[in-house]
Amino acid sequence: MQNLSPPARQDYPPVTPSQVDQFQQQGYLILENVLSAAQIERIVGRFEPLFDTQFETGIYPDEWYGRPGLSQPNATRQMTGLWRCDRTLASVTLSPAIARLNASLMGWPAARYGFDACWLKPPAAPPVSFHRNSTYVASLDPASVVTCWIALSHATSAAGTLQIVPGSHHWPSADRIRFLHAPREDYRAPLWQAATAARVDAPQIQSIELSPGSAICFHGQLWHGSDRNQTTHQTRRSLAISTLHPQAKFQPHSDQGFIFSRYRRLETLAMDESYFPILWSQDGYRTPFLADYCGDALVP
Ligand SMILES: O=C(O)CCC(=O)C(=O)O
Repeated sequence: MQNLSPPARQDYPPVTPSQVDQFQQQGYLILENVLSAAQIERIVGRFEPLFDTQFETGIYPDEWYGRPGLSQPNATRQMTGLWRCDRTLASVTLSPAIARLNASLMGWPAARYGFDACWLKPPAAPPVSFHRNSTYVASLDPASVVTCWIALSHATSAAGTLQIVPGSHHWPSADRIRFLHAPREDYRAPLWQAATAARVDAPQIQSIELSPGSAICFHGQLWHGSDRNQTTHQTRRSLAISTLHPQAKFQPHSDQGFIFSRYRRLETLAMDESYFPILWSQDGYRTPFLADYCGDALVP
């Protein structure tokens, strides 16, 4: 792979109060050079085996769309639950640096793993419907999540980069989990409905153009989606790492379980650290088994 981006910052300074303010007000924050070209190359090299059903740990992912030979060639490939399938990917998606970044923006003292996913949009890949990630954690209490979405290729408007509506995390929330891939209707239709309900006349969609290795962290209530990849030769790739409040537990009754309900124990509402480990804490705690499971790719 060519040298796609400058070397990543390896010191990962804490976020500043003004970055936290911008995140709280606008619902997102952009950070340059979170991953280096070498780190991106290692990550991207793991995708082909995964989508070819070769899981390094032998464990299948939680969610999987786009199968070579079965799906449309232009289908978006998305896989969720990467860390349990592949320890190279785990060394990035469980990294304390990303967890600290996500938690600090939310004002949390620690960070629990929520979900991790890759999104690979080949040329002509269809749009991804507008949605809020908080709907995916509706069975949890608190139902709060924050996502660090890292570009692994040039994330341009033409290639169908992430689109957001700044400030939309303040809108009232009544939406539910929806299927996101290749919608038949306008992929922005859920956004228009939410804007009407929030009495917002003309929501401003912003395309987030990022160089490889740069990232956007966004609030779980922020409306986002992505348009068709209009290029003929560029696959748009990204890695999305979503973090929960450290005290998150299951709600006693919820029909919004999605991935989470399969990991719910019957005798307790607590989230099991085997599946939802604590990745970073101000007091230094990190779920102990992670030390043997994978390294930390973001430590030089
Ligand atoms: O990468 C995309 O196109 C969509 C990503 C997304 O919806 C997410 O990470 O929550």
